[in-house]
Amino acid sequence: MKFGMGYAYWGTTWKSDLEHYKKVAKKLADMGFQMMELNADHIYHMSNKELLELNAVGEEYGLIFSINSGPAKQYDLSSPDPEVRKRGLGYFIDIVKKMGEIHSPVLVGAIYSFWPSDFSETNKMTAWERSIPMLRKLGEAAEVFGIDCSLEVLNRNETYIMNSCEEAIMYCNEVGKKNVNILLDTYHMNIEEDNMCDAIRLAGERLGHFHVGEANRKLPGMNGTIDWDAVGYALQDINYEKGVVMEPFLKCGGEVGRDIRVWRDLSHGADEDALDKYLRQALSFLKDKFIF
Ligand SMILES: [Mn+2]
Repeated sequence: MKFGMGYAYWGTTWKSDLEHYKKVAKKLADMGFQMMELNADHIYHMSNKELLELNAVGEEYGLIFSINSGPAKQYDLSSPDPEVRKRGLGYFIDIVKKMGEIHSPVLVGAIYSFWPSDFSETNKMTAWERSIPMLRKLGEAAEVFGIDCSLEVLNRNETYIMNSCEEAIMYCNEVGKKNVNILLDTYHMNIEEDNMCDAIRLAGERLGHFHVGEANRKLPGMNGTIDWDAVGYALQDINYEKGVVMEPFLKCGGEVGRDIRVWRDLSHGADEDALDKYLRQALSFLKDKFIF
């Protein structure tokens, strides 16, 4: 498994630039992470020179980049407006081309729609009919670069399109591309799945990426709301070897607090050093639970 971490943990903004990514990459590599999750829209806006520099950062620190998208509504692949779907497909195809430049193996997130959903559309059947052909085309563009598109199964408050692993499997079967697979997240599964370990086993080789966090999105091990031993065994059962990326949200405020709906400080007033300490502890905890 490749243990990874998102870039937005220390602040309350989704914004980043190359300098911030460099700083986070060094920090994560020093802690023993092997993967770093970046924002797809940043990659989309990077120049070739910036992508080259970013690629060099990955090589210097031995970090693999996973690319996470919470698409804007203007790129919604499930939109009723064919022009929006077309624009969205062009956007994601540009992103996978740029991902090729930084040797990133996986595009993840709610790439079948937009995020956070405003629920102005809630007809699942038509959303599937509209987005599935788009995902098939995106999958074709991504496979040229050896890239997986891992569709994130989200809880009911964030999307209506797929809320369970079972639904995601049906969706992926309809897409019919091996590289269009599933991202499961313990936070979302804890809300939706009858049994998250059964969901992991059901996903099997279709599990392309894995997000980890406690039930309230604290770092793994911070409060033990998830049965991490059982999750580790389930991942072992399916011989899972891809990304295991922490996605903690402890700070309220800013666009991150708004989008994630964090309305109180879950960090116990942590400063950067304390946040680093929590992160080191969580990595050591997860390695203990997931590596046999
Ligand atoms: Mn997630």
